[in-house]
Amino acid sequence: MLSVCLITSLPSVALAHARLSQANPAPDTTAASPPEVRIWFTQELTLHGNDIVVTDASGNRVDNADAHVDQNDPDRKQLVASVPPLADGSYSVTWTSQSAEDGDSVTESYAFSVATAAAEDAVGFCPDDVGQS
Ligand SMILES: [Cu+2]
Repeated sequence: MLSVCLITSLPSVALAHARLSQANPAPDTTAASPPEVRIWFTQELTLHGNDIVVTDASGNRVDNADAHVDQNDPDRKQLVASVPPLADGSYSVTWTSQSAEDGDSVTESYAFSVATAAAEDAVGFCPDDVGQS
C-alpha cells in the first residue's frame, strides 16, 4: 500500500492549471465497482465549470451527471461524481477542471477497469494521504 502511495503522490513540480494529482479509481488500475469517481487536483477549483464524465467501452455515459466540487474539503481541490454499480469492463473518465487560482480550464481523460474479482487486492487509494500536500 505504501509503495503505491509514493508512486501516485508525485512531488508537485511547477505545473500551472488544476491538474490531476490523484484519483479514485486511480488511472490505469483495475478494481471493484466504485461508488464514485473522485479526483484530487493540484489547485483549488471554482465551484462551477468543472465536470466528470464516465463512459463505458462503448462510449455510453454511465455516471449520474452530478459532478461537483466537494465542499467538505476546505481546500476545494476535490471533484466527485457518483456512479451506479458498474459492470466489469473498461471505463474512461474525462474531467474538466476550472482553476480558482489561475482561471485556467483543463480537460483530460484517463482509463480504469472494473473487475469484481479485483475487490480483494485493489490498491491505489490512500485516504491517509489526502490533504497532506
Ligand atoms: Cu494554469
